[in-house]
Amino acid sequence: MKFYNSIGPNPQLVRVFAAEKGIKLDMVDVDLMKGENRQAAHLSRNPAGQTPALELDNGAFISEVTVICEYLEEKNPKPALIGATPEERAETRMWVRRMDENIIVPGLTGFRWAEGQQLFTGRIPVYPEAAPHLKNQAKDRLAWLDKMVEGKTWFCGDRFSLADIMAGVFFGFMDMVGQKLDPANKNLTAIVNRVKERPSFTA
Ligand SMILES: N[C@@H](CCC(=O)N[C@@H](CS)C(=O)NCC(=O)O)C(=O)O
Repeated sequence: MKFYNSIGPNPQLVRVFAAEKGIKLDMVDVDLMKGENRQAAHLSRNPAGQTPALELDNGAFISEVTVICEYLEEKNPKPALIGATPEERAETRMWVRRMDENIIVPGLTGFRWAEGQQLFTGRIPVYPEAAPHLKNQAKDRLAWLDKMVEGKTWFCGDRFSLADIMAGVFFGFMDMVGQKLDPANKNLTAIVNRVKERPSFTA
């Protein structure tokens, strides 16, 4: 198994997830800044031209971070970070989907079309005029999400999961690139800080 890695929150999510499970990833670095990810060799691993990608022992390539995490969980069920039962898995996936659709996709697209405009122009369609609206959507949904985790240690109560890692990695990244996590979102801020304190976070 080989992990095609780079800077950025998407590969980080998988690295943290794997570290939490004690899985050692055999890393191959792809230079995002130089656009190596958009060249033929990497396009053959992931036609979207993005990182990360996971090469399996049978030679197949898997991309899309939540799918890679699902694969790693199936191969290494313990500790369960998605869930040990259908009910636990459904709960984790519900939070993951809510975050992905409502916050991570608009927030990161807003970044790519604004602060990241120079890097992403020529790689993907870029619509700078839409960036503020996408960022507003992410901001609005962060406040919505915050209320739902009031009084909880983790998204799934006492159970640490992929949902928490997603929040720590992606909301942490957005916070660094111009979409500050409003301290009024005190429940989310607490979860993000707890994730950042875990030894896995620097993986
Ligand atoms: N939907 C993809 C998103 C992957 C992604 O956006 N990766 C970023 C790195 S964090 C990337 O490759 N950016 C460089 C580019 O798009 O050229 C996933 O789930 O893996």
